[in-house]
Amino acid sequence: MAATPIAVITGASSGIGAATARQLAAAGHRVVLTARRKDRIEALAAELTEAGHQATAYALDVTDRAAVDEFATAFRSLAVLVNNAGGALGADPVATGDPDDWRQMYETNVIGTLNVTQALLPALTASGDGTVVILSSTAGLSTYEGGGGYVAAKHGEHVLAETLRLEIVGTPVRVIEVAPGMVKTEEFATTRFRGDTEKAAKVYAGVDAPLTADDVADTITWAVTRPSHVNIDLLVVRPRAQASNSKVHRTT
Ligand code: 8X3
Repeated sequence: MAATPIAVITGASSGIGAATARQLAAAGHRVVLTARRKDRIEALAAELTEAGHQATAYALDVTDRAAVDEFATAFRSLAVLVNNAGGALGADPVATGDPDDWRQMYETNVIGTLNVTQALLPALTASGDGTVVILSSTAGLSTYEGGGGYVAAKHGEHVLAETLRLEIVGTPVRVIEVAPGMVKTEEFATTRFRGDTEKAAKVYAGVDAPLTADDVADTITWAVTRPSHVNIDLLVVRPRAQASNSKVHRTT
């Protein structure tokens, strides 16, 4: 009997990461949930285990390289890595944006993805059939006013994905980039606006059906479960009501 493929998901404590963990578990993976918030990933792992899936939790800050390296020693062989941890801080114009926000976004989105991918690449390669997923964003493909620091970081992640794909071609590892547009999750916009729920709600105001975390998890799971020789390089997924980063149809 073939061994159950293992999938590591970063930022699995909520939103797209948690939804992806659920869907990859349902698709037959043993999921390893990582995030800083241990209580949340432990609760999700327990819920998945209760439902008959294989799931474990490991508290991890992807920006802490020593901790990431320590985590990676547990894997001799790995089927899937989903780099989902990241996020936005602030929506200020370039003229007034806080350099610390820019730094932090680069650190979590780009260096975090770099750390985990570098540390787990040997195990992904050793599996003979590895998949790296990079959750970038439509912000990684074009800019918008007030997006500055986040857009810069997501462009960095997009470049990381494209460069890695070039560099490891010929090895048994594929690199899939999923770039969602407007996704309404419980935390993304609230974190961006530092807990200001009114500002966060305005992001989605009047938008008929923004994407959900499950929509994106479904996209990731579809891409990951294609036959090994099929590499979905880049998938842009937006709600129907969003035609571009700055062209959103609102009913109010
Ligand atoms: C999230 C999409 O439009 O908020 O990655 O930058 S956006």
